[in-house]
Amino acid sequence: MANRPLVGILMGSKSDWETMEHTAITLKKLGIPYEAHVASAHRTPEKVVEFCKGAEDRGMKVIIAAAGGAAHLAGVCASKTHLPVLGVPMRGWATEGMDALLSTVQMPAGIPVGTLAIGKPGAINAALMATAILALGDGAIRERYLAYREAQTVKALNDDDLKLP
Ligand code: RP5
Repeated sequence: MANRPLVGILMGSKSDWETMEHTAITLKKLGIPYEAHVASAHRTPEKVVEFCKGAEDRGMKVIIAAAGGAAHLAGVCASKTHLPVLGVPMRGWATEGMDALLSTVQMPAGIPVGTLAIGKPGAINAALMATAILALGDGAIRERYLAYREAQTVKALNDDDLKLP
């Protein structure tokens, strides 16, 4: 996006993009500039550290980190930045993503990671949580976030008009 990114999306593998695309789509809907990169806590740790150390100086406000399996990415990110870090566990190849959920959510006290749900719901909610954080200090983002929520409410109410059996 043209504007300076406010949100940085990191994912451990290109294979995570199928899920994390939903974070990007949601941020786009809300007009939040972001950038997304493949960077792994295991395969490219120096890239992760470099990105996180420089994120605040580059104007970012929130980092979203997605990984599967023994998912250390969000925790490593949180260790290298004071920005809020949101973790999204990927479903992965075993245990339906429970491995990644527990790896991401069970941070020892001191370095917080805000962990969302496994997979697509978590990817979407990470974008919404990032927007809610940004909305605290930006009236225009707040308006867009409230409008998104309102549209969702209206849709849910309209869905109740379905003629259910
Ligand atoms: C993790 O390993 C990635 O975040 C991904 O979810 C998982 C599998 O990666 P690939 O083998 O598909 O590259 O580090």
